[in-house]
Amino acid sequence: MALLPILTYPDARLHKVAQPVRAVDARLRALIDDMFDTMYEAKGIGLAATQVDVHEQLIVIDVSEQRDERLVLINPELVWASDERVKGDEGCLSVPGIYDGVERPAAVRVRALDEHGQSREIAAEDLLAVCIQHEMDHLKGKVFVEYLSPLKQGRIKTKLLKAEREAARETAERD
Ligand code: GNR
Ligand code: NI
Repeated sequence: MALLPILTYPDARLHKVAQPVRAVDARLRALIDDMFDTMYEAKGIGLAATQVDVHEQLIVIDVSEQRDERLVLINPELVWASDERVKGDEGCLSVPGIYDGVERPAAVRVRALDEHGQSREIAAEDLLAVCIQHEMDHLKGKVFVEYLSPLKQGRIKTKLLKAEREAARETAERD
């Protein structure tokens, strides 16, 4: 088991565009395991490789209550999105403590490779649809706060930078 550090907003690396995965091999499966460990430890429902500073098109998800329904999406492509939109509160492991409403298509279909390199098509609605779209945004370098007003984005940046400075100061005082 290995936990990976999660990048926090505002960090320029969260805006890098992920490249396609070239081979679903042992290296990738080790990364997938570490990403699930990291996601479960952080109590998240999804994690994109971008958030752990790996800029490849890889997403891990588990929206189940029991935390036992792993979903791996490699090189995901959106094949369909509903015209119907829904607005729901979102949060992000890279934007700790911030929750706000984002409007997105209510349902999507996505084609992706699984951890065995098999191509699959996934139909999603409700929380899974939200999570898949939130994670695919990460791979494009987009964080959910970019859907909010510039005023809110500025406030979120200030708040998180202040929290980061205070955490660094506490570490310095302890050592
Ligand atoms: O854990 C998470 N919860 C969540 C809630 C509502 C909408 C999206 C999400 S994804 C988030 C984990 C995360 O940051 N993934 O990138
Ligand atoms: Ni996120």
